[in-house]
Amino acid sequence: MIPIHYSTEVAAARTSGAAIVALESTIITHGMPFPQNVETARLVEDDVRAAGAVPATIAVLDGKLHVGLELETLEALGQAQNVAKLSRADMAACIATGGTGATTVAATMIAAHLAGIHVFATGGIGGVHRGAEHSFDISADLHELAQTPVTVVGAGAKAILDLPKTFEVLETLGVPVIAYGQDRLPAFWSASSDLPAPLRMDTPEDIARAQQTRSAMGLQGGQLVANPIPQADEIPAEVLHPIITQALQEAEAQGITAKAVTPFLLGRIFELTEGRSLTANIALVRNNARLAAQIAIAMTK
Ligand code: PSU
Repeated sequence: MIPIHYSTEVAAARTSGAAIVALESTIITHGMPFPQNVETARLVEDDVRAAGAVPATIAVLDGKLHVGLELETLEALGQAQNVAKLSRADMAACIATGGTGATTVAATMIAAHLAGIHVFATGGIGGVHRGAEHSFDISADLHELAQTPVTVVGAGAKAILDLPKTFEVLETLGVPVIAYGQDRLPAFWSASSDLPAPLRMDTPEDIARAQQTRSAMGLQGGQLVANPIPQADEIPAEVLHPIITQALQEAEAQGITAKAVTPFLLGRIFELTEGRSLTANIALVRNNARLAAQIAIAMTK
């Protein structure tokens, strides 16, 4: 096992057996602009605490895997330049070479599992990019869900993606996709899509039991909880549709590929919606953090 550096708060929670919720750091370094990124990270941590659990934001700093960040560290990371965006393929190399990197959904799941944390809240997972039939651009988040036993709470997958293909791949990989409290899958900034939810659950206790049953059956992997953004904060899909199309066209025209695609699209959609996409993104992450805390608490019982 590699050494893990725990924050004071997370170390205490591990001793007392308190519920812990993992949080990722790519959303801070690549998903939102400063200073809203740091403010959001703090609010999300406070949401987890207010719900009765302990937040563990995860990152690799100077070659060390951190589970739980002290406030000064979080603030510094939110302003740091040239931070790597780590996934399964490059996380170990970053640690081995003393690098600094933010963890995506895939890398955060790996770290959470190493630290014995079963629940993780994010905004939305990566997935199959539009045009993947040409680019083959499919996020490593999907395969991670298939092999690492962590329940990920997100507002579905980001709506910049090809959502039908993303959920198709999750089904092929045997990943349970559970819509929380509704029959249709959410679409990140929008509370609903026209895609039927493969599974629906209405309580954190059911979701906790489903993960525990999966593990008890010897089935590998986690599950995706697709938690709709609160209606009051959503941006209707018809408003977003032309904006996403424009951002995608610009990405293609500018030759943006690989890890740069998602940050570019999120940044352009922020500009094109005059900040509304960010307000919605913040609301949905906070909503996910609150549900993740309830699930983590249910798992300790
Ligand atoms: N959720 C958000 N904003 C983000 C992300 C999630 O609200 O920026 C990050 C996560 O770290 C996720 C990554 O793993 O986007 C997906 O990147 P890609 O499409 O390159 O796999």
